[in-house]
Amino acid sequence: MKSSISTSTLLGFLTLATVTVVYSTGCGRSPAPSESEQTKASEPGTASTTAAAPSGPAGSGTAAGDSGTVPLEIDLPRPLFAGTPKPINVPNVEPVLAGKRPDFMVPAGTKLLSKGKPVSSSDDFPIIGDLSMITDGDKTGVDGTYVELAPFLQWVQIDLEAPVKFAAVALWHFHSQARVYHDVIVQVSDDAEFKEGVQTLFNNDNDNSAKLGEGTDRPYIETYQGRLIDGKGVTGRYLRLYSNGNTSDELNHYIEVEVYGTLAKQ
Ligand SMILES: [Ca+2]
Ligand SMILES: [Ca+2]
Repeated sequence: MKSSISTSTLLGFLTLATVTVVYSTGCGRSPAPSESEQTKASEPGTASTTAAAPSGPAGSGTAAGDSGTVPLEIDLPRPLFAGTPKPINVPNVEPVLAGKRPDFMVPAGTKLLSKGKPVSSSDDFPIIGDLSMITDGDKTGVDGTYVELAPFLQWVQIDLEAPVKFAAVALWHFHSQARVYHDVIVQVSDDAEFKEGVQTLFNNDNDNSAKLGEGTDRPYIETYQGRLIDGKGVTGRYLRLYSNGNTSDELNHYIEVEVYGTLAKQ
């Protein structure tokens, strides 16, 4: 644990250094980002999200209402870590957030659009639980509240039943034990088969073992706060999430997935 903390500190420094470079060579709108902006950029906006994020974290860092954005409000479950942690031997793991996640700004009018929506999967018959648990709103994470899918690369897919403009995705694989899920890839498409018009919101498959393209996002440790992913303002009806086992076992788990956004104009 101690060695991972020192590694995390170093990586945290590198993240800040990267962010500073992006700001200083970027559009120049904010040459001297505040500390909160740097922190903000380190989680929902890792490297791949800095390119085009019209609905991403607002630059000003001020409270609600500024340029039509508001902080995203997410109901968090209670922290659940229990038992002895298992070792996490994954390179380049992102430092765990100290305390509450910084505000993530979304367009005013952003709503939770995934609750109760139908879920399908590459594994139609989960080992534990039911796919509907992924959008049922229960994030407690105790036994009986998560779905366990087969090993190797598996996906789950939410049908939002209408085109949605994505502001953010919140994702809880598992949070009663610190672990890293491998090859987390999150994509949006209007094609239920994900053969056309696929837009990638997150990809930490850094060695392209999933053959969906080499990801530049970092592996991260699961916590009760889940993973917040920038929706980048993309539009689509379906959300698909991949994973390939985790550092504690080779299985794939989901507690809850949430899509925040607005209905796209049709
Ligand atoms: Ca659930
Ligand atoms: Ca991989």
